Amino acid sequence: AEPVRLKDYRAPDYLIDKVDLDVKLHATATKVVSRLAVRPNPKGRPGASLVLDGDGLVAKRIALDGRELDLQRLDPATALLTPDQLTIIAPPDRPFTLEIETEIDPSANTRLMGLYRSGSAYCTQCEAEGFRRITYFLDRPDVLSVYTVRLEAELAEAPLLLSNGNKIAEGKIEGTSRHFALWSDPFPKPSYLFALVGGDLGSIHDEFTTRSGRKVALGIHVEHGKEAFAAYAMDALKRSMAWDETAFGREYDLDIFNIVAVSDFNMGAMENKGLNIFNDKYVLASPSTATDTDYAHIEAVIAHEYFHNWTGNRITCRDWFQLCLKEGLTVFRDHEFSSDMRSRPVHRIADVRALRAQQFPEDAGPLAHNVRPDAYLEINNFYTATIYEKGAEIIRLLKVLIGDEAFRKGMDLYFDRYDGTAATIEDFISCFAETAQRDLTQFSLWYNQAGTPLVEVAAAYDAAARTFTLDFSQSCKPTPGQDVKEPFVIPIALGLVAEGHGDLKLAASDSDGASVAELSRGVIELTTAQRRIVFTNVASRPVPSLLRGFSAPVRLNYAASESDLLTLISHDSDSFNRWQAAQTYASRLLLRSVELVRAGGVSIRDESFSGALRRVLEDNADPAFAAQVITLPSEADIAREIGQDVDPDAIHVAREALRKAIGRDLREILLATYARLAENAPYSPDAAAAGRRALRNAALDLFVAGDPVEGASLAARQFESADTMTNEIAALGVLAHTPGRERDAALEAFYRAHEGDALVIDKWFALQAMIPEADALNRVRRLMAHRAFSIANPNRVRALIGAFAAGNQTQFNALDGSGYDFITGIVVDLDRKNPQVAARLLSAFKSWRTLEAKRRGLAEAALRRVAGVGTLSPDVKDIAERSLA
Ligand code: B3K
Ligand code: ZN
Repeated sequence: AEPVRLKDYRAPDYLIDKVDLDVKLHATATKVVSRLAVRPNPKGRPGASLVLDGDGLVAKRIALDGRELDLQRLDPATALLTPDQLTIIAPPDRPFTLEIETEIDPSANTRLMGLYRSGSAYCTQCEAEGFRRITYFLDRPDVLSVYTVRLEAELAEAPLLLSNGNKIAEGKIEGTSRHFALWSDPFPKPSYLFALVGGDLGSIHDEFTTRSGRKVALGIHVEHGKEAFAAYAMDALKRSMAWDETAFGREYDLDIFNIVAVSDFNMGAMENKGLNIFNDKYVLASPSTATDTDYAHIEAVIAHEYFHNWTGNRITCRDWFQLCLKEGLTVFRDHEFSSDMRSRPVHRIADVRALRAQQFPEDAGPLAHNVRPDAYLEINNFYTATIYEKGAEIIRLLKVLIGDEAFRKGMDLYFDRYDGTAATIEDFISCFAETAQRDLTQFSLWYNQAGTPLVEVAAAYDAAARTFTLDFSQSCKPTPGQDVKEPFVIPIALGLVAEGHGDLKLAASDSDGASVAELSRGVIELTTAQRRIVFTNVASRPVPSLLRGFSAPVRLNYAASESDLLTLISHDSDSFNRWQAAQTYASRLLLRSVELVRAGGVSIRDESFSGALRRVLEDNADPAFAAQVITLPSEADIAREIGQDVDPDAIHVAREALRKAIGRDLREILLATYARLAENAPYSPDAAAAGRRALRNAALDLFVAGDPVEGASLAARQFESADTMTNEIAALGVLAHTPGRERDAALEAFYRAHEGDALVIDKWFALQAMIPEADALNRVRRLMAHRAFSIANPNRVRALIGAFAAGNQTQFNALDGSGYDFITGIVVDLDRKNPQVAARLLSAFKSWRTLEAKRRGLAEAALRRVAGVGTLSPDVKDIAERSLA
C-alpha cells in the first residue's frame, strides 16, 4: 500500500449536506439504509467520479435520485462496487440523492470498529475510519453533514436507543414487538463523530443549566446494577461543563448529553457528538473497587471527551494529519481542568512523568513522528503519546511564549473564526500570531520536526566581576526521515537560588544576552543553537533552577553538583524543580550503580540523598507532593536515561538496592509517616485525601524494601483491613513482590473478594504480570487460561499481556528471548481478531535498539518474524516495518 501524504491533500469533489440513516438493529443482520443529499463541491474537480469509502460492506440496494442500480449486472460505465468502495462514474452536475442499503453483522465484528456488540448491547466506534464499515460514505473529516437517525430494535433487546443530537420522536411499532427512536443532530459533523447505541442498560440522570440558561438533560448508561458506580463520572461531567464556561467561555449546545459505558472498547473513550461512548474503566468507580488514580483518570477522561465538543466537534480537523489540532489541544484542556480541580504542581509532576515514560521513548526510537505527521500507512497507529501528550505540551509552551492574555484571546479568536469548519494547524497558529502580534513560524517547527531537543547548559561564576554566566546550547538527534533539525524556540523558565535567600532578582542587560521582558518573567527564550546570558550583580555563587515547571518538552543536561541538587530539593521556590532535583539526584546514583553492578560490584549508598528525602518527609509538605518526591525513577525511566547498551537486570538490581538503602536509612520516619496518615475519615476521592493515601503507600513501599519481614506484616494487616481499593491494591502489590505462601494466599483472597468485577480483576492480572521474577511469564500464560481472561476483550489484554510487555522490564526483556517470543506470538494471533490492539501491543518494542547486544539481537529477530508473516493487518505490518527500518 502507498502511504497517504499531507502534501497530496485535495478538497473533496463532492459534499454530503444531509444524511438520513435508518438502522434496524439485528444481532447478525443489521439493515442500514442511508439516504445522502450529495452535491458537487465548488472547490472540487468538476465532473469527477464520486468515490465512496467502504470496508467489508455488502450492498443490498443502491438508488440514484430514486433510480435503482441493478447490482447483479452493474454497468461499469455507471458504477463500480466492491466491499471497500462504491464509485458512481459520472454523477449529475447538480445536487442529487443517493440511497444505499447495506447489511452488516455486528456479532462478527471483533475489530470493535464500526457497529459491534459489547455484551448484549449494540454500539459503534467510527473514529478514525469506522463509519465505512456501516455504510458507503465520504468517510473523511472535511465532509460535514447534518444527520437524522432512525433506530429500530426489539423492545426487549434494546429498550434504550441513542444517537447523536436531540431525540425528536419515539414509539412502539404497532403490531410488533419492536420500537423506534428518531434522533436529529442539528450540528454538521464528520462521519467519525456519528454514534448509535442500542441495549438494555441501567441509567442515571441529572441536569445541567448552562450559563445562558439552557437546560441540558444528562444521562449516563451502564450495565444494570452498576448505576451507583457512575455517580462520580456524573459529578465530573457537571464540573467539566461548568469549568469550560469559565476557563474557555464554552457552553454546551444541545439539550441532551449522554454517556454510555461499554466493556469492550479499543481506546479510553470517544467524543461522538452528544453521545460519548466510554470504556467502562473510565466511568465506573466506587471506593472499594477503584483506586484514587482511577478516580483521577475518570475525571480527566470525562472532561477530555466533553471538551472535545468544542475542540474536535464544533471545530474539527480538515484531515487526519491535523489530529493533534483536536487531541493535543483537548489534552491540554483536560490537564488544565485537572490542575484546577486538584493540586497544580502535583498534577504537573504526574503529567511530566507520563510524558517522559510514554512520549520520550517514542520520540527517541524508530516510531518517532511529527506532532503533525506528513505521511501515514494506517491512521490508527497515530493515536500516540506524541500526538496527544507532546501535542498538549506544545500548546502549553505556546502559552508560556505569548502569555496568558494573548493565549486566551487567541483561543477566543479560534473558536469565533473556525466554528463549524474543518481546520488545520496553520489556522490555529494564525489566531495566536494575530493576538500576540508575533511571528510564530519558528514555533510551528514543534509540529513539523520530530525528536526531543536536548538543551545543554554550562554555568560559570565570577566572584570578582559578580557575574554568573549560563551558556545554553540546543540540539536534536535525527529521527526517521529527518536527518537535520532546525533550532526550536524553547522557553526556559528559570531562577537563581541563593542558599538561604530564595530567588535572586534577575539582572542582566541586553548586551549581556537577556531582555528586560525575559528577566521580569523569568523566562529565557532559546531560538538559536547557542545562547549566552551573563547575569550581573550576583553577590555569591547561586544555584540555577532551570526549566522550571518543565516549561518546554526537552531533555535538560546540566551538570549540577550534588550539593546544588540538595539545595534545590530543599529550597527551590518552584516545586516541580524540587521534585526534579530529587529525581536527578536519584538517577545519577542509579546510573553509577548500574555501571558498578554490571562490573560485578555492589551498588552505591548515599546518605545525603536519604537525608534530603527525610527532610521532605519531616517538612510536612503537601503529602501528594512528598509522595512524588520519595518515589524513585522507574526502571524504564532509568533505561531511558542510560539510552544505549541497556541491561534491564542490572537496572533492577541497582534500583532495588537503592530502595533498600533508603528504606533502612529512613526506617523511623517512614513508619511514623505511615502511622500519622492512617485513615481517620470517611472515604473521599478528593486530591487531599488521595494525596495522604499516596504518601502513606509510598512510605510503606520504601519501608518494605528496607525491612521485608516487618514490612510484609504491615502490608498483610493493611490488606486485610483495607476498605478502599487504593489501600488494598497497594498492600497486595507489596505482598505480590514477596515470594511464598502468603503471596499466593493474598492473591487468592483478592480474587475471591472481587470475582465477577472484571475491572478489579484486571488489577489482579496486571499486578501479577509485573512481578519481576523468572516465573512471571509462566504465570501470565497460566492466567491466560483463567476463566476471567478473554483475548477478545481489550481491557483484559492490556491488563495481563500489556502490563507484562510494558511494566515488567526484566521479564519482557528476559535474556533467553522468551518475553519477546511470547509477545510477538500474541500479536500475530490477536491481529486476526483486533489489529488495533495487536499493533498497540507490538509498540512495546519501540526502544529495542537501546538494549545491550544480546537482547537487541533477540528483539530484532522476533520483530523480523512478525514482519515476515504474510497475512498481517496494515496496522501490525506498519508498526513491525517501521520498528525495523
Ligand atoms: N478521539 C478518540 C480516539 C479514537 C481512536 C480511534 N482509533 C478518543 C479521544 O481522544 O478522545
Ligand atoms: Zn481526544
